Amino acid sequence: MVSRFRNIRWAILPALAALCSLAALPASAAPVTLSYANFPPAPTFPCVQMERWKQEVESRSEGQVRIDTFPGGTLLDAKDMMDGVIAGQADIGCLCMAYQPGRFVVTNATSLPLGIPNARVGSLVLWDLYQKYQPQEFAGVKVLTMFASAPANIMSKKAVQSLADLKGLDLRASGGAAEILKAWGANQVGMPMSATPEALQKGVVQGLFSSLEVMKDLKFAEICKYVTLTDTVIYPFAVVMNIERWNALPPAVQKVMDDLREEQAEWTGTYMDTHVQESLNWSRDTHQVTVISLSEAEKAEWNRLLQPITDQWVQSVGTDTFPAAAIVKDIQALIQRHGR
Ligand code: 3IO
Repeated sequence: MVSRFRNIRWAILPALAALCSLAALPASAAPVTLSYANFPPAPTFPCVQMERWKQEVESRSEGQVRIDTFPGGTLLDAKDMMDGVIAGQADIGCLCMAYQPGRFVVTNATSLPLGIPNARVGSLVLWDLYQKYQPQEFAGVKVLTMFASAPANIMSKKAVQSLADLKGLDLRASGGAAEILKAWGANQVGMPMSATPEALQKGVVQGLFSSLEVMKDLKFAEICKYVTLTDTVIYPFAVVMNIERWNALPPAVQKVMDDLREEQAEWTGTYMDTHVQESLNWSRDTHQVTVISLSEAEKAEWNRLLQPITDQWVQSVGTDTFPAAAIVKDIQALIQRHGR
């Protein structure tokens, strides 16, 4: 008996030693923790895609990285996002490029009225455009993904059925969408989405021009009882990472994130397109929102007013070194490639 126990004890020792050395392998080292800042509240689509990305990265990298998410501007606000990530106040940040139109000129060209039909196509067009031009404004960060909202529509406290109804109406929009509202004669007011709930509450604006999922996610259906369908332009977004933090990541984690870049763009676009439809149905059924479609004659007139916008953009930003006309052509070709 005694000798048998002794044998077992000797057999256990090497196994214990092996276990101890396993614990010292990098795979079971403490995970790298990264902070991820976002500007709008948690139920909105930029935050839904953030949580999906976090889960994919954490599970695909098998515990080597942990992502702490900060929705609602709790770590960085809408307009501080790019500089805050560059400065390292957050490791990762999600930004809407329309809020700094002059800073992201190439990628913001996707919000010219060129007929992007939905968020999925918009997201893939935006990603390919970024890949092709690799604009200088992103040189100081690692771009983790890009995606687009669904095309913008009017959400308003009063019914908008004609250009006459729109004239002088205080509506909130940013970037390319703002140019559209101006062309239609509305009184465009610029602010990020995160400031819009309060502006609507206080009556600073009478409505907004953006994608319709916010009717549900931000409960705008409680205050905006009318939707006018225009399906005009998308808002482009980028997710960027501090470059030193990126460079310090294990190569296996970098690969997980690189492999997700385009997949995440498409996932987000698809989620958005489905969710817009849900939001519209919910707004009609739960909050008796009226959805207005323009007459053919009215629509033709609205579209006519948008025609000069792209040419004016090409003329104002195009130079010998900035290929504005080629960017427009590329976007049109990419819309065809990614389909409708
Ligand atoms: C948007 C921004 C934050 C949360 C939900 C959103 N849906 C559409 C947008 C686009 C946008 O940035 C804007 O300001 O309309």
